[in-house]
Amino acid sequence: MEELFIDSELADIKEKVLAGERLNREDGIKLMKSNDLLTIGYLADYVRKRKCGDEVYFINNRHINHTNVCEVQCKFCAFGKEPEEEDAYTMNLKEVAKAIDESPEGISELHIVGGCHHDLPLEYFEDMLKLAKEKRPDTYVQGFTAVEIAYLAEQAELNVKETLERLKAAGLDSIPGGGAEVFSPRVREQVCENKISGEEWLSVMEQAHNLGIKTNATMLYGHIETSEERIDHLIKLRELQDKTGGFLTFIPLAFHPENTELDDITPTTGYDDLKVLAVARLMLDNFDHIKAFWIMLGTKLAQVSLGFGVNDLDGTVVEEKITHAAGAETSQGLTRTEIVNMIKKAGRIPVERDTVYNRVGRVNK
Ligand code: V47
Repeated sequence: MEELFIDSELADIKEKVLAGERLNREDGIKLMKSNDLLTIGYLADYVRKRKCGDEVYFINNRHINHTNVCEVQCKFCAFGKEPEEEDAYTMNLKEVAKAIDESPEGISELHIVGGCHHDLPLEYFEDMLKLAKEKRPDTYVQGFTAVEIAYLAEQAELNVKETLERLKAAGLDSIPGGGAEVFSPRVREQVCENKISGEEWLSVMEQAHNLGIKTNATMLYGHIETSEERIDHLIKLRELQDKTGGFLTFIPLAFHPENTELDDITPTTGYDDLKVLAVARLMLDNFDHIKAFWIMLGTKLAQVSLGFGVNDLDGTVVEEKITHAAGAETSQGLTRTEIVNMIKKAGRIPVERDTVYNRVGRVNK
């Protein structure tokens, strides 16, 4: 493989990757700053193949965003609204029930995320979970980011553990990876000063893992963060994963600037999108899955990312509001057939999964 290398700076890293050695902070920064995308991709693809083989997971899911009212008001977010804004909305439980009823048959996951809204008590979330389980007993609920959970705990005057226990008892199966953004205090101060700290986000996840609730992890990239801050973020996730093993998958989220307070920032490029996915595969040696969220990447780049360390594609989705509020031009959902086709045309094997990566079936045609 030596002759394939263009950037000799990456030669040491290649040796480590081939030997299955863990990469350190300096390695990560070097990769993140390198423009030798093909080498990085080649290494990530090598690791993906060694670890996951040629199967690519996808999920038949539906996203529901029950409210866009949010007190946190992050500068990068076009979705969150003040309660008095004209386009603010909050679904009552009847409306949530309707959205669940209208979800396609055969979905294995309801992915429920919303803003931090002071009028919604813990009981609203418990009732929503019970309703979801009543209507779709075979469907996993992956719901409420660590930020929402910390907020709910504060509102209910409970600690995070008690709040998680209540939600779990009502039917919460898993927690999505949102709200992580970039853990760096410098970044958070500038783009989401009202949000819980990175340490608090990690603590909610650790407590969830300790209760047997598996979670995802994300990183919002492409705004004001540096390469160093990206790598520090990944290393913090890796450290927690070493401790708990509770993370299912890592999903980098490409910043969309439209209608946000950061609209002077140019959108991420395909080059950066692929690099972040590939470097994540190389740094997160204890994560089984690296997921491409096609809603943010576009279907074509998401498909190409299957050659850059990715083994997981999200999902049928049905309706997405957070990225579309910020200018995403992708469609609202994909059919199962379209996802299967994307994977097969990349020469890989589609495997439908549920939230916790049980196989729903292997698609042969
Ligand atoms: O927490 C907000 C991000 C997240 C913007 O766990 C933005 O499987 C881009 O976390 N441009 C919510 N991103 C979505 C999320 C998610 C999505 C898909 C799968 C999973 C999973 C999780 O979206 C927020 C924030 O980090 N976000 N605004 C924006 N303008």
